[in-house]
Amino acid sequence: MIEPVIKDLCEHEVIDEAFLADVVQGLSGWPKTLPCKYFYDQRGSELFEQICDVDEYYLTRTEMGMIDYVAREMAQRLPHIGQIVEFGCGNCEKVQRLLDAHPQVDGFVAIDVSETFLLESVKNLSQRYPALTVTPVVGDFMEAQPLPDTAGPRMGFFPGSTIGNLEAKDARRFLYRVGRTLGEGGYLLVGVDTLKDRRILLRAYDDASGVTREFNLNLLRRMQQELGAELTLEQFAHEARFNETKSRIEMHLRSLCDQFIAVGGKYFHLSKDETIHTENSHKYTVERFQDLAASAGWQSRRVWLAEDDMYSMHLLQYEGGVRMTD
Ligand code: AVJ
Repeated sequence: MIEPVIKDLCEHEVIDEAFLADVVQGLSGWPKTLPCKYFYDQRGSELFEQICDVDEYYLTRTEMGMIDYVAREMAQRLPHIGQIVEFGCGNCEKVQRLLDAHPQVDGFVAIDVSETFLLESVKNLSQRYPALTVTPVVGDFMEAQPLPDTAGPRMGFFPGSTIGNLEAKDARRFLYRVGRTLGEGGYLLVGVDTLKDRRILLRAYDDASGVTREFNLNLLRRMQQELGAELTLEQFAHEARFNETKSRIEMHLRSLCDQFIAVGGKYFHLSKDETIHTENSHKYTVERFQDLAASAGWQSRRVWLAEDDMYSMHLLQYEGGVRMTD
């Protein structure tokens, strides 16, 4: 007989119902999954910043190394951009490079799920650019957001290869919605990690110092702290895999024994070595990404590649002409 769990949640009287519902849904399916957006509470956002500094994680470093060049070239070609909209802006460090190269920009809209992190970043940014109208939007960047008015065309900014988190059909839907949000003629600058030697990819998601492991396990810690989940962190291992057919790195939490997770009044069984799939990071060749963008109504205007094709940045323009149901 399994007793139902009644846990005292005095520290967190208000449960994030959406989080709980997503966890219950993810653990009820097979294979088990958890949405990667829940990595990013305060601690998770800090851990991600640490990941960006580890040797093996080349993505952020490589993008940072090319962004000034990209920003300057864009300023020459598109001197009239009125507003920049960033999807999932984290610490807003990258957009500063764009803002420095585009002094005519009158507004910056920052969308992020981590409220405290976002508000802190936005505060710093407003101090640095006093003439800029900065609008923070706490929310999921997959949802359509109304935008303030602006003088020139809008430019979306989606750095860090975050688009890699999305399955092809969701990435296509996201691009389509961004197009609808920014309007016809709007631009999008997007950072996309490239397909490369799988050993380099695997190392980037399983670093020797174990920061990525902590980041992955932080999801379980959040479930304990915020949802009163009963589980033992030590009974899970971090695992990075390369999925050849889907051209992506997958992160999993592997159960080290036969066990149950109790959450939301339910028990979820995990056999030894069963995994919870927590994240996808799709890797694209230039052509594959351009095809995906085109299928959502976006034309490729320019592509920049880092040394050894380690990373790509695509400038797209929304032409529309594609119909999708919202
Ligand atoms: C922020 C989604 C781009 O997929 O590379 C880093 C997140 N996960 N290490 C990525 C991540 C594990 C990262 N993105």
